[in-house]
Amino acid sequence: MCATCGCSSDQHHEHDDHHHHHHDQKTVIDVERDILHQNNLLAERNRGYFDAKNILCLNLVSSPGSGKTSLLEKTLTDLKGELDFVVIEGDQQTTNDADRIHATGTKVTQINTGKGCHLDSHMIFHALQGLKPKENSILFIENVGNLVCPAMFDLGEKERVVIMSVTEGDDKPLKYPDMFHTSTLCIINKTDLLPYVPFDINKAKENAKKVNHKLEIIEVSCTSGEGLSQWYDWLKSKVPVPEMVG
Ligand SMILES: Nc1nc2c(ncn2[C@@H]2O[C@H](COP(=O)(O)OP(=O)(O)OP(=O)(O)O)[C@@H](O)[C@H]2O)c(=O)[nH]1
Ligand SMILES: [Mg+2]
Repeated sequence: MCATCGCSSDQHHEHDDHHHHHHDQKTVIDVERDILHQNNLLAERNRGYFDAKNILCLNLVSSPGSGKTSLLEKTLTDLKGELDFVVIEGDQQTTNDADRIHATGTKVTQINTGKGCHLDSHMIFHALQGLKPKENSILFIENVGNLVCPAMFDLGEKERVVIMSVTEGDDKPLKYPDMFHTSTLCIINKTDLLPYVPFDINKAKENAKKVNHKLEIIEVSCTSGEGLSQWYDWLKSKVPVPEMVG
């Protein structure tokens, strides 16, 4: 949990020894509850903002390198002109991913979390003030690559999309159940590499369904383009229809 390593706190902690905590158990639990409570309050405010502007907000989560930015690059390029997009990029350091998104011609803001291992609803709240997404647009939030902490932090998104790649092992849903439990769609990426890795795709799907039987699963390769049309269909089916007046 984040409060255990101190990454949710505004204060900077020394991380040199994770086995020595100067808090008793109760203090740690209280701090965690308080942080998550504050986060949830502002997440609801973000959600209200998205609802009012008819914005579809999707939170993309995965371990580092599964292909979140690659999927966005493809999507933003292939659906340009059809749908309106804005992107918030989350990473500990660098503007690498924001630069890649910017190159597709999409409006993007980078959030650097420093030592933090997840985005929180305050960061999104502030990023929105600069981004000012248009009504009826789609906002993608690319979370920090990490299958653990981002699961606990509601950002106000409509749905969470978890991306796993075939190089990570088919047991990931069982080892990191919270992330798969709180997501509605799982994208299995890098299927072009299936001939070269010992990844049992049926086992992976079975494991994902064990954790969350409602989870939808789409197999893609961002490199070959295989399966992307299914993801685009899913995306288009989620776009809210603007309410007609009169
Ligand atoms: N073979 C193959 N490689 C891919 C595919 N999708 C992405 N990659 C490669 O995987 C690497 C990581 O991709 P990214 O899109 O940067 O992954 P990410 O999830 O955004 O990474 P972080 O933001 O660091 O967590 C890059 O070298 C991509 O070119 C794919 O479908 N097949
Ligand atoms: Mg990325």
